[in-house]
Amino acid sequence: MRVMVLGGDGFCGWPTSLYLSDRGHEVTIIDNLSRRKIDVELEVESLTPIRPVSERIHVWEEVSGHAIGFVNLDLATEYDRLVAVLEEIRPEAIVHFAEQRAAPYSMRNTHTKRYTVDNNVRATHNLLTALVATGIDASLVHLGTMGVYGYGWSGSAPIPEGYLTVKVPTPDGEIEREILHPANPGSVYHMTKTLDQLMFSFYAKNDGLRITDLHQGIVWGTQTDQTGRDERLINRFDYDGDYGTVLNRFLMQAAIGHPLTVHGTGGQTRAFIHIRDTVRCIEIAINNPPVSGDKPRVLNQMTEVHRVLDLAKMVADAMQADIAYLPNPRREAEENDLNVRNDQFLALGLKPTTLSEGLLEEGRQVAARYRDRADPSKIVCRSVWRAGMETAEDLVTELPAQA
Ligand code: NAD
Ligand code: USQ
Repeated sequence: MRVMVLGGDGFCGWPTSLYLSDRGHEVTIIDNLSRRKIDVELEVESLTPIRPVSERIHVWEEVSGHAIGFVNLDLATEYDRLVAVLEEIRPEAIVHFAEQRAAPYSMRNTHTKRYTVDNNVRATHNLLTALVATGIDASLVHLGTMGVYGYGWSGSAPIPEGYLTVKVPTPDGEIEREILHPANPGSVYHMTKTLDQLMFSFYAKNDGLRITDLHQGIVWGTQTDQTGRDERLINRFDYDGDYGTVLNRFLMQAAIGHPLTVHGTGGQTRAFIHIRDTVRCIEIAINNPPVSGDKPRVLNQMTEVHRVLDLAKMVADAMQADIAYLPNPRREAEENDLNVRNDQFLALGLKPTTLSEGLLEEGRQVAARYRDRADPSKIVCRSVWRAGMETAEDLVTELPAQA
């Protein structure tokens, strides 16, 4: 298939591009490299030394024999170029990763709130209108988030895959309707994904666009079979307080001798998926598109659920680390249960890679190898959900000597 991977230079997009290319798909990456520029703005770098995108693509061709195209294009602001690129490539499938994806960054200040909404909503809407305008019948696979459902709203009821059947009281009695699960975002970033869902519903209904929205959990891990083939293909590893996600942060913190940064009691329960399963799920999704006229297909892209404190204890035990309980910079429930349905991916053949010592070891090795690139002053989360909320001081000021 001709596949356009929007956001293909990012943490999920790069390994997905290589995986799809390895599987024989003809891949073109569209990316404006904004994520690399945000690293410059935040004065932090991926723990792993990622290479410039042209070098990455060149090395991939060298080791695999497969070419990947690249277009540096801002989906949110360069609509006419987007139309021209779509017309030139005429993709059969489009995978859309290209949004500002960090909740803490989206809550950092007024500028980052506005940037996140402007970037994410405009990028998605430009893409949808460009598909309508060009008449290109590509199936669109979008990366949404489990966070659109929020946490704790439906008590112990399992979170369905996108839609909820409800009874609506009318003067003539109750009628049954299927609705999008109520949106309950916990950050400006998560809110943009709930807005994306509405746009998808409209364009599927009005224009017959074929859309799959993947409500993905927190991705952990670093390498896939493809990114591991040459050090110059290495995937990015975010560890800083804005972009680092919880399990990869714990692995990295343990590897450099930093206490594990649990927010509050650590009673937050979240859904997780390994990067190796992310790339498989994307191929399953592009191979199983909805037909024109269907409502957007929603799949929960997650394989397991864990409490933050349980993860911290597991990593602390495996890697002899201390746990620090820090004031929570976010406004979120201290404790929540989470029960998520993921029947569709399982039925479509996904064999989940679950958290195991072996994979934790991979994370430990990556973090240990590049520990000298870590800046301890970037580890504590400082973006607060409301002005005046307390944050912790740095726990470590200098990189501890290697054990
Ligand atoms: P990332 O920031 O590493 O990658 C996103 C890529 O999109 C970057 O390379 C960035 O430069 C590009 N981009 C952003 N805005 C763009 C624009 N306007 N035009 C062109 N390119 C643009 O993020 P990621 O971790 O790879 O996440 C990818 C997607 O998956 C996001 O939409 C995110 O919301 C979703 N997701 C990620 C996770 C996770 O744990 N990482 C979990 C669930 C969902
Ligand atoms: N947390 C800690 N300590 C840390 C970092 C985080 O206790 O050092 C806690 C947070 O307070 C939160 C939980 O861990 O309760 C998850 O935080 P996270 O930063 O790992 O994940 P989140 O902000 O939810 O965002 C990430 C991705 C986002 C994606 C989302 C999937 O950055 O793109 O949409 O995971 S989900 O959470 O399922 O919605």
